[in-house]
Amino acid sequence: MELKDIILVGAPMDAGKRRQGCRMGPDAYRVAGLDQALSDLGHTIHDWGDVQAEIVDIPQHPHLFALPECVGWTRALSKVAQDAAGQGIPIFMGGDHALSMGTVAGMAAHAARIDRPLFVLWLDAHSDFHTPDSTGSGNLHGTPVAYFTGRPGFEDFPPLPAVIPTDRVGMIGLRSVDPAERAALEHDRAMLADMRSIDENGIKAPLLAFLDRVRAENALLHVSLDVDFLDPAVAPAVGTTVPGGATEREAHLAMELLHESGLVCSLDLVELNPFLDDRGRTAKLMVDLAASLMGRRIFDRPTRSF
Ligand code: 5AB
Ligand code: MN
Ligand code: MN
Ligand code: MN
Repeated sequence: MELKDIILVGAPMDAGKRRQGCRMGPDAYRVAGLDQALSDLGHTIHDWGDVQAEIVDIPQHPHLFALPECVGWTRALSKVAQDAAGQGIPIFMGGDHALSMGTVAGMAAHAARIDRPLFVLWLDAHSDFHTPDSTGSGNLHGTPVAYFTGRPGFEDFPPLPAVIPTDRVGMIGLRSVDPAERAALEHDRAMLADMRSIDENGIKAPLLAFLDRVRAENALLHVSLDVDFLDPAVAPAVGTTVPGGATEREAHLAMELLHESGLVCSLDLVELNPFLDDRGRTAKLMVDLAASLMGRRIFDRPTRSF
């Protein structure tokens, strides 16, 4: 197995929605042993500590929750992502999913610099395709895909160094898509695999089809893993639980296939709310999934105790 430099970046962002707790995510991953799980595989781990949001002098918005804070996080994370991408494989330990506005913007800038396209795999119950105008909740963690695919309404955010065309986005795990998101997705050509199609065809077929496209275009692949991709029975520590999610094995298979592809350049671990966890089991499962993505095989997995 090819050994990597892995850069852990804490992004204790809690501004993407009203319910608080995701800011404890980075430390929960550290306590759950992410560093050890990855170094046991032979990789070299660099923990860069936690990023802080930039201070941004714009007013609060009447409808959007914590807009200036989200803009400040996007700026800070885009910079750190660009730095980290030049030195290894960054794993962004969230923090809520609004952090992906910054991490994907930064990875897109990195990909453009080395003249490669960037694809994004969105593992999530939700499509996160709202614009600031269409969001009903005003929570910006429901908007990152719209931002980095260049949909309108993000004028307060930093201009994207490189827009990701929607046909370079794959979404797997969908089971809660709002009408406005659905209408917008129907006009676009994202690869969508909802839970119904996973029930019927499994997770392997859509994932391998997507990976073939990434490979054919000699592209880099950023993976964004939302805790609510998983079924809440195995991953309760998330504010936006939606029943009927991926099983533990489906999620591991996805990670194992991603590892074997050799295409992944960066990973977000988002939406973990340790305040809602059950004796750390969600944090530990997310650590195990990250280890699978970085090359741990099923028979290497240590017995868990918690
Ligand atoms: B998450 C909802 N569509 O806009 C909204 O957890 C949920 O990052 C967004 O996927 C969920 O508030 C955002 C109802
Ligand atoms: Mn999400
Ligand atoms: Mn979600
Ligand atoms: Mn959520």
